[in-house]
Amino acid sequence: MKSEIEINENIMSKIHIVSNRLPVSIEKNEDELKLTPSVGGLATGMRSIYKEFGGKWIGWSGIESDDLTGDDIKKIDKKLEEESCLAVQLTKEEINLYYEGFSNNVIWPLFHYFAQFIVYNSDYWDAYKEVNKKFADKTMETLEDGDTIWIHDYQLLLVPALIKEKKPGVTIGFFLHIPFPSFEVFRTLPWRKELIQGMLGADLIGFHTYDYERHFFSSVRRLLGYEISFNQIHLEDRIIMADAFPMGIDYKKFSSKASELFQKTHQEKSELHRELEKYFLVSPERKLILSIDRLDYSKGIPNRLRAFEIFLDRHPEFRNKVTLIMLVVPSRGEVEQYKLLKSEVDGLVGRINGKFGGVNYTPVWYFYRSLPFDNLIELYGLSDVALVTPVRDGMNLVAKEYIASRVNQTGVMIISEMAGVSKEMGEAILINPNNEPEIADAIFQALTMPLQEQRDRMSLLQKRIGRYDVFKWAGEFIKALRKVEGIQQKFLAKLITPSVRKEIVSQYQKAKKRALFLDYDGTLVGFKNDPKTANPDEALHTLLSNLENDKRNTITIISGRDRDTLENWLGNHKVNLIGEHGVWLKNIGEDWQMIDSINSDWKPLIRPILETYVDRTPGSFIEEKNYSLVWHYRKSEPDQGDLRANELKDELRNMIANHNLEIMEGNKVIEVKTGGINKGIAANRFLKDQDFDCILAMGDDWTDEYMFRELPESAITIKVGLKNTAADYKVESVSSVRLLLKTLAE
Ligand code: GDG
Repeated sequence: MKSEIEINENIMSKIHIVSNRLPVSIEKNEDELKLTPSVGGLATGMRSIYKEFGGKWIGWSGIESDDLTGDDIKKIDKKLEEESCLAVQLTKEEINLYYEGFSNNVIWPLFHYFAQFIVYNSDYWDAYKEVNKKFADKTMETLEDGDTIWIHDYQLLLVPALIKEKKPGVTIGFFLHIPFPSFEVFRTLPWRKELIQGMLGADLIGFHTYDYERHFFSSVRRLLGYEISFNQIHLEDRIIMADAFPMGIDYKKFSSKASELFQKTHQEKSELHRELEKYFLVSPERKLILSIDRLDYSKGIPNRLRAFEIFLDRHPEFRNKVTLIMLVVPSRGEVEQYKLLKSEVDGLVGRINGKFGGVNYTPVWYFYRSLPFDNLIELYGLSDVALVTPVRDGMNLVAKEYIASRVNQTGVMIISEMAGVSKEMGEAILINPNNEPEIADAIFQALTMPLQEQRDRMSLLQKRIGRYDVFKWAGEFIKALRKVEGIQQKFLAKLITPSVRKEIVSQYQKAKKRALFLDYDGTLVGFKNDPKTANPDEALHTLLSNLENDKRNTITIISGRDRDTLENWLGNHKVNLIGEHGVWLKNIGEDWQMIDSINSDWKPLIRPILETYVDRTPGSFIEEKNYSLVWHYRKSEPDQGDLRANELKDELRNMIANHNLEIMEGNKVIEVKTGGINKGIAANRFLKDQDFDCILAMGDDWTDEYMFRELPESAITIKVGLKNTAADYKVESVSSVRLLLKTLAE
């Protein structure tokens, strides 16, 4: 249904889906294989995407491969072709370790803030890696360059990077359906870096809410140190994006089914429907409260029951009139935690029914099973209140389904603020699931809410949930993927391609007199936590020597470093040195000289300010150069460092107004220096009265932009890193700089 997806596609590139389970289940009856499509939200939303865009769905069929012969597998594969599905074969043991083990006993509890339930087992982790590789390999069997894939959920966190590494030409989207926890929780996992790195293989990472996104960013920044601006993450060689896309439901399916079921005659109605109607016949004051969830500790089922008990305790007038229908779908029954939860829930239901029940009244109707879709809609349609109380929930589609099924626009939604869906439900009654008296109050408020107020709230909810349905959600995600491709292309546009490289080499070779301006930190050597340890390595010495030995070359190292460091590290080379961003200059074989007469009288004024920032920002320190003061914060906690850097800039800006000073922002440094001096001015001074026929300049940070801007137009200027630049070209990293220089030297 492309019209519903609203994607403006010009080029028909294929879109494939990868998820733990395929959107169909297979039944093996004697010799017959039967495919039944899943009815879940994900299957519905994605089906409209992958089929429309000629792709495949890659996933596990639900049958363990130990039970299958080679012949069976062939037959299943053939049958699955009808639905454009590719099956990943998994053994019982793999399912046990990768799915039940790592996915459900490690990631699930951790990401839902139940760290105490985690089972640390390295066999789980090994299996998780192995099986993620199986998914990646299966996907790559069908992938072609230019294709798009959309990978789903916590079982497959490593798949994006596994595919990106082998197929960089493929666009990858990843969506996490469960919460992403705060860094303090996430960091406890032994395999935290590997998981994040796996996810970063994607070009776009989607979450249900902005909170999950922001937690993810914080882990990326703290664990891997990547810079993040707005919602873009700057990796070494790529820019990727993360964003919030709250998943929707197939709204029309629910609303039209509800209309259909409630128009049926008494005879046509299901048994459940008739039973429920009978319940209301006893008294017009009778009310139903509904909850539906899988049996899981994240769902807050005991809290809900205890709150209902408090409610009945506090409001005897509602006894005999209000029933809580609790549909609990069995799950993970063999796991100890779930067995305990089951007996806790059973006990609570028994207690409440014993305490308040009577011959004609059961306070809690407890169904421990799943029901057919039509019955589900009947429950939604007949319940006055939906009580959704998870202690953590990525989104919670049940809440949206209740809204969609309320065709007469009455009904009240009580929703936990810990469910992602609460962000879209300002008109619902929001509760903290751990505050049981508050839930009891919410139940009272819901049951006594005037009809007009119910309608006012419900109609707003319906408009919002109806508009952003699962098709819109899927379409928005794909649109955002296209947008990332655009951003990436823009950033890559200046990257040196093989033909540009050839052109540069040829210009270099033809030249008789060349000037090479090379920045040091971040260009010739990588960054170190302690800048004093970033001295040149053997390979760099050799590289410089090779370049120097060509008589046609004049090499100038143009750096922000102080004179002594430059002299100590590079004094033996036949290179000119420019220090402190252009304050000092040392021609080969000569002494240091100051380019302009400048003073440093301002230092006593600025130093105390920097010192207060050192005190307030652990890990930061001051470097003093002759004509500048530098505040370094690379070793500080990244968020705090960035925050303080902004504060400091602000404070300094006010201070320097009447002095000839400049604030320069480098890579994790803020430098205050005398104005009117920069790398551009310094480099141009060198060029004066000399006729170079090839000028090449390379640098990585903001201070090098002066050089890129002010050098003659004929100069070849190259930025290291992917940020916006005035340079002609970009290279990804220090190693690409060295490779290019090596090519030139040879
Ligand atoms: C993950 C995240 C996120 C339930 N009982 C019956 C039944 N259901 C259907 C409901 C609903 C679905 O199951 C449960 O909704 P969830 O939102 O909990 O979805 P999950 O896939 O379990 O969970 C969650 C979601 O992904 C989507 O991103 O919202 O936070 O944990 O659709 O209707 N359906 C039928 N009979 C039942 O008895 N037919």
